[in-house]
Amino acid sequence: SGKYPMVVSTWPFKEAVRAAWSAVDGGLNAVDAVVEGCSACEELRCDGTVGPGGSPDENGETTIDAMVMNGVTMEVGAVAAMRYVKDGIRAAKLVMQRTKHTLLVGEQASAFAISMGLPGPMNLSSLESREKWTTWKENHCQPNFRKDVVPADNCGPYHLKNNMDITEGEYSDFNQIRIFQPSMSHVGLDNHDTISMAAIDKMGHIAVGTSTNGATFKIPGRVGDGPIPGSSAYADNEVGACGATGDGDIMMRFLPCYQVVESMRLGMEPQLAAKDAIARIARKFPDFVGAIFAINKKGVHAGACHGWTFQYSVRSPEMEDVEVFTVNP
Ligand code: SD4
Repeated sequence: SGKYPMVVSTWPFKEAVRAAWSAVDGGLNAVDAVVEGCSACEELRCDGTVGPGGSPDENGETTIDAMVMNGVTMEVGAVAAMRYVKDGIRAAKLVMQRTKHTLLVGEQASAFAISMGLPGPMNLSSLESREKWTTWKENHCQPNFRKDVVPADNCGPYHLKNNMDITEGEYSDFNQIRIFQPSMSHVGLDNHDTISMAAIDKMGHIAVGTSTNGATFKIPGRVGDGPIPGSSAYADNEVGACGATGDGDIMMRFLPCYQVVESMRLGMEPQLAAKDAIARIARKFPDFVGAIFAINKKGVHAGACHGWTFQYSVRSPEMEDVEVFTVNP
């Protein structure tokens, strides 16, 4: 149908959508288009929460979660909590196209990415991420625990010594132990921005990609919804695709994008499917903040959100340029 090719993305990440659009309009396939689009966001450091130099964890380190999914073959590649390598979506694509695996994590994901030729190891901190972290340390420094349990006064850094030198069964050193005390003070996660993107190429093939630094000031080792298929994004060429953004710690429990695609498979319109998936989360977690977009094979798109106003971007053949759609809770 004259709707192809097409690109949809979370947030007004117009440059990223333009990059994906020019890829797909120039005849590249949907997987390469989402890789180009998400990669552009990483390079531009969209909102300071994607790519190098973005949101740091409790230790002040910036890490990367990314995923790519081919909706024709249902192949997925992803990296989680990847360190020292800036190219999240390209690393995810290498996992998808060169290995039998789906998800690599942490420093081993970095080692894999570098072994496949991506640049690194490099420091992913920027002036901005360091300043953000310093301000946080000085001000509250306790956002990742449940309301009634926060550490006394000892946010990171936490490091395990390298275990390779230790005899089996012996304990390693841990440089800091958290002292917990009951408290009612709780600082919510205030910064959730992920690029999650879907592209349909000229063949009508669909793919999705995501890239994010994850939750700001997360506990090191935390993995959110970004690299989880069905959570931050999902694509099935027979049906359509979905992308998500928001509080991944909550959203990943529901696999909302899987649900959206399955609802559309059963005949639901994108708008209803998106609303339904968000409502299902909100029934259990009325305070959660999140949003999704849905797109079906006909190119019909919609968004739904909870706890914030959401914007998503679309580029299709009948548009002059990227258009941004606003969705209210
Ligand atoms: C996460 N979902 O890691 C990501 C953050 C995000 O919009 O989406 N922000 O929880």
